[in-house]
Amino acid sequence: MEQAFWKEAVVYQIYPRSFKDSNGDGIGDLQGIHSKLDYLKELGVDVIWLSPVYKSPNDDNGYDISDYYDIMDEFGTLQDWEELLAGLHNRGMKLMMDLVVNHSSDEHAWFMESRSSKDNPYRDYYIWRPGHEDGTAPNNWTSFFSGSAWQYDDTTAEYYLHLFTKKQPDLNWENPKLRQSIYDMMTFWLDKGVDGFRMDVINLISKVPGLPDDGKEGLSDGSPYYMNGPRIHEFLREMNEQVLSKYEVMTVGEAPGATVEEAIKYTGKDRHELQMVFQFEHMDVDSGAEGKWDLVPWTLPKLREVLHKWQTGLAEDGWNSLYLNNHDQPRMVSRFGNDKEYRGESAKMLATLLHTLKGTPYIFQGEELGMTNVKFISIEEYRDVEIHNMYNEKVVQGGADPGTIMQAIETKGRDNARTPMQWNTEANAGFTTGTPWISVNPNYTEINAEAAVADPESIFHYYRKLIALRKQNPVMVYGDYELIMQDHEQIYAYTRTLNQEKWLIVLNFTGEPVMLDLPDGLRTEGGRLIITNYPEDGMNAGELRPYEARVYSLK
Ligand code: ISL
Ligand code: CA
Repeated sequence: MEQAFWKEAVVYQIYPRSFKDSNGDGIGDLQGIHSKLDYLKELGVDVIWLSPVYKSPNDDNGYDISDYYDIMDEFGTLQDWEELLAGLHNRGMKLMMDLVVNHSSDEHAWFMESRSSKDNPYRDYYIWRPGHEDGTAPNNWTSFFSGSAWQYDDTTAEYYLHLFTKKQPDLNWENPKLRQSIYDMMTFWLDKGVDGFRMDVINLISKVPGLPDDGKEGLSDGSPYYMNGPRIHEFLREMNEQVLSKYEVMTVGEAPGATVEEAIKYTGKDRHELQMVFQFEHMDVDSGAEGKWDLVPWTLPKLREVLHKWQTGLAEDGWNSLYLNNHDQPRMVSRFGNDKEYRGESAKMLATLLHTLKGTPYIFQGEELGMTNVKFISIEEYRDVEIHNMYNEKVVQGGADPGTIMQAIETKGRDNARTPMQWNTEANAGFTTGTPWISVNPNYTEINAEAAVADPESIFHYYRKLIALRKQNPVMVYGDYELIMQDHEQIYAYTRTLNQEKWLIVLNFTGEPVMLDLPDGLRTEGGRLIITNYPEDGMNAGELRPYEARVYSLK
């Protein structure tokens, strides 16, 4: 297996709006991030991925960009950004920028030109179509954020496509001029010294020509016509050839709906596309047929089946990214662990999984503190456009039971991840001296960075140890993964092997003690315990305590 920095790295995602406010306006900003670089250095992460900081009217918190060459006013200036980059580089860390090029903001100059007339030179930077004669939209595709993916525009009496909100018109990648504009913009940032890109919904940029739909009456899922579309690999290779190949960069493509087969094409070593993708299959284990808001319980066998499929699927070629939460997902300890009596144990157990599977681990801000989901009492307290559009569609228009929908939001809503980072026990968790743009989770008095850093047994220090172990043990990065105890209902167990080194990882995914019956040929006796989330005394070789995690180096 070829060695590479990006395989050995641990990435930390910052959602700037919620990380640290430096000027009391209630919104996190670049100077705020800068003031916390030593904290990140202490944790030991190698790369920071910044969610978008470009100019934006913030319909979707920066994922709607109105100027790709400048910084959002609320976050600071280009100078602040340069200083942040230097601060990271001085500490030996790298910076990965978010690249949002499936769509822009409707307030981007390109779109304002594009909508102004049918013969404007920028018209074809976006996807315009006339409606049907009966006045309906060009096709029946739904937007990810409720309703139709088409918006009628009076000026030219045509519709434009928006897979996300109507303030996020899709860019037209069929147009070579648009592609060149994107490559120029990427080059601008790379020349400034950025170390890589996380590419937002990059596998949606190629749509099937003619924009067909499934022919059903009413709105319907159009994803078969734009997920991993016909020209996606061609576009990525072109981007690689024209831009990425000229720099030493790290790349990860967000790829909802990517299968293992597709992921090998995106990340295979001779493909010259991307280094890794964020796949979503394991994020669907608690969704029913109606999608993410249709809550069903997840089970360990289901979660393991997906993770195992990706581990083995990319074993020979391609590379996994490892994550259990990000700014779009609920908090992992609330979702896959226990955020009450076993918060510490289960957060550490899940961390053990993320850092001992094969792939590059991604930590989302606050995960290292075991931050939890939030429960807001009223819909007004939520800020996310996805939540509000859905609530409006289902409750206000559709008459659904508000209690049921509020429960779905508490469980799956994106704002769970977006409450302010909990720094200390001061007002607003030390995030801001003003009024935060979204309320702080009241549990900050207990869960906060200051307390975690001071406590050697904290989740924070467990992450620090895992990250440090990765630097010393190539087996964690390059070792082959092999599943054991395939059908166990409570325990996820596997080995990692590199040359003479063999590690055994055993993880109890439940709040109950469970017998540990290792298969023949695997013995922990004589081995070395590398890390565990419980004090070592009281450890029983034949039993795992609730959420117990152990990593052994076997003899
Ligand atoms: O969040 C999701 C599920 O609720 C996903 O469907 C999400 O919209 C999808 O993964 C794309 O996410 C990315 O692009 C969106 C943006 O809102 C997300 O924050 C971003 O991560 C549009 O840019
Ligand atoms: Ca601020």
